[in-house]
Amino acid sequence: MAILIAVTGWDAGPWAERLRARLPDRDIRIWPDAMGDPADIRYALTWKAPASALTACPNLQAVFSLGAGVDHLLGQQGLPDVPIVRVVDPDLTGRMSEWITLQVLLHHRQHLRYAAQQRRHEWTPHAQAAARDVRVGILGLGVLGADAAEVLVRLGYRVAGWARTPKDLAGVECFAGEEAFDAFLARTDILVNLLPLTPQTHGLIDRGVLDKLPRDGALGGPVFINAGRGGSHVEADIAQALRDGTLIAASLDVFETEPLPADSPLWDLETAVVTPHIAADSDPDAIIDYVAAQIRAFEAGADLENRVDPARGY
Ligand code: NDP
Ligand code: OXD
Repeated sequence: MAILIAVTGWDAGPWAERLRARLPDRDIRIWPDAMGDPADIRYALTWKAPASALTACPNLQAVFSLGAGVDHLLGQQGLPDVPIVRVVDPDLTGRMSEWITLQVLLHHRQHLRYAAQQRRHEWTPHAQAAARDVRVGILGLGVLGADAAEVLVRLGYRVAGWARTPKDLAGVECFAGEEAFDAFLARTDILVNLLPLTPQTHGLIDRGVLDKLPRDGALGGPVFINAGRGGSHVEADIAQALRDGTLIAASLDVFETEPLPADSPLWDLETAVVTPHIAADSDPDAIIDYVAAQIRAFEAGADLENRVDPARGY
């Protein structure tokens, strides 16, 4: 019984090495060159591999996405009709909350401004808003959004979140559904996107949405932070909103096209923070432990956890 690792853009080596250590009785194969007989393969661990790598395996029982997002799979036609499992793991969740908190603090504590002053050797303190006066609004209150919200509440921010279905999270003002979207935006100084990319969330954060963020908040204007997916924002609208002051700043980890093209205006905007899709990396040690535990439990008769609903898109 074999397990396939099928990744693009990543080195399969550390994943295979860790999987061999955790499941020494299994035959670990690597797509595309070391697949062996595809009929032997029962499970596939994948990141951005083509659906054809999976459909080639007639006895596949489950597909594990090696990240939390599954748009890389569900965006493809012709996937095999087997359960798809995504990553829900404290290591990845903690990394994301670190990145979101870093960006919220960076904008709230005016770090870009002080960094520019330092380059000019300029010693000028500025008035500093209290965290309790800064309204953070998180799009998506799933595993990652809920954890980031909890950390930000602990730091004293006024936190709200928006999801498809109603939520009850301590200290978080929860909004649900399209009808509540505008009310959520109207109370948000720092807008954080942690939505999955689906047909419903594609292009959601556009100029119309940015215009609905309040301009009378404690930071003097709205900030946008995106660590969900670049397909959920309209990059030209964000660049224009940064230029004309509709947004005072943005932190972007994900982009419509990755890597971000060299000629994107976002690289050179002083109010933009750009990171190369590293907000929450998938750590092979942590994620293989998670997948190996799921395979063992599944073979002992348990249900697979954190299965994706293909109809819902996440
Ligand atoms: P979850 O599936 O746990 O949460 C998704 C949340 O989004 C849920 O609260 C869901 O609502 C909400 N949602 C989905 N569709 C809609 C909609 N149409 N309207 C309103 N709310 C909606 O996902 P995670 O929190 O684990 O991950 C979120 C995303 O983060 C991933 O899909 C991925 O794209 C991104 N990510 C980015 C990384 C990076 O390094 N930049 C790393 C890891 C993930 P409900 O609860 O009601 O269903
Ligand atoms: C993920 C990611 O979805 O890293 O896990 O983007």
